[in-house]
Amino acid sequence: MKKYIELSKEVQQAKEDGKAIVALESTIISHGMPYPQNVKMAREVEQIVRDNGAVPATIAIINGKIKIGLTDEELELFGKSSDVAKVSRRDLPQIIATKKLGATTVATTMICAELVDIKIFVTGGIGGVHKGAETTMDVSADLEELAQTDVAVICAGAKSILDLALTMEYLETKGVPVLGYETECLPAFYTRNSEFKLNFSTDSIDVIADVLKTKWELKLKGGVVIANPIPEEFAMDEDYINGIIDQAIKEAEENNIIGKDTTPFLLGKIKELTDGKSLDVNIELVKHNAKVGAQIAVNLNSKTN
Ligand code: PSU
Ligand code: MN
Repeated sequence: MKKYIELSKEVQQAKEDGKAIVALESTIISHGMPYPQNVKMAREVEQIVRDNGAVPATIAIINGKIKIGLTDEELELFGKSSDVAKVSRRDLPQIIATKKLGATTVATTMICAELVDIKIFVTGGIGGVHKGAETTMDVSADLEELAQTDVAVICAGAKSILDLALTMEYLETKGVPVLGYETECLPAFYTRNSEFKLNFSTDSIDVIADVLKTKWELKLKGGVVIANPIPEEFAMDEDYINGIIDQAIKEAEENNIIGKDTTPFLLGKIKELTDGKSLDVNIELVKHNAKVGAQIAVNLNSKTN
């Protein structure tokens, strides 16, 4: 197993010092945002994690290895190159064996984080059950991963490019807790609210860390979603963004976009239709998640060390 994994110096040192580590994904860089904003976002998010007392570990596949922690040059490469595969659980062995460049999705980042015992992972939004999934069967592998891999994901909920009702049903069936941090309902990424009331909410980082510790000490397999709404000042108008999302979905259908291309297509289209505003908002919510995620990681680390 070890031959497939390489820790950056910073992450290696953090491990030796028993410091809190926060995993970060690379699909958001390579397939979720355009260059150069993606690289700037990645660097800023890493710095926010450090400023809040934890060590960032951006994860990606390079030259047959799972890299835990990227250098500045590697971040730049993943932001710039058009030759990076989007790697979900399905793709991982092929991309490693053939030594290709691979950006890890939420699912794969969870797999890699668990391999090196990183419990906390910060991203923007998780994948979920797509609208129309009753005929397309397009359900993100992120949900299956949350069902089986012991990593907590801090996100701003799920985008309404997804069917939020079915996504919540799926998570319930799979036994995945969805914890609202400073929210009573599932946030919808660009907006703070949705009609889906959560069954657990707290304003306390300490309580969230306690829930995580309890779940895993009880040997309840699987992840946890920590839903952290976008800060008020950056939230978008609900009717406006939902209109844009409907338009983007329509264009995806017209262009026969399917499978793993769907989410990147929709993100790009939404950015285009909002004149870039959705990208600014996306970046702000990831930064906020980084702050909260690092605080949770530090708290959890102090309970388990
Ligand atoms: N949602 C976002 N930005 C992203 C993604 C989701 O707002 O970049 C990425 C994540 O890497 C997530 C993946 O794991 O898309 C889900 O893709 P799919 O729907 O193909 O499972
Ligand atoms: Mn899919």
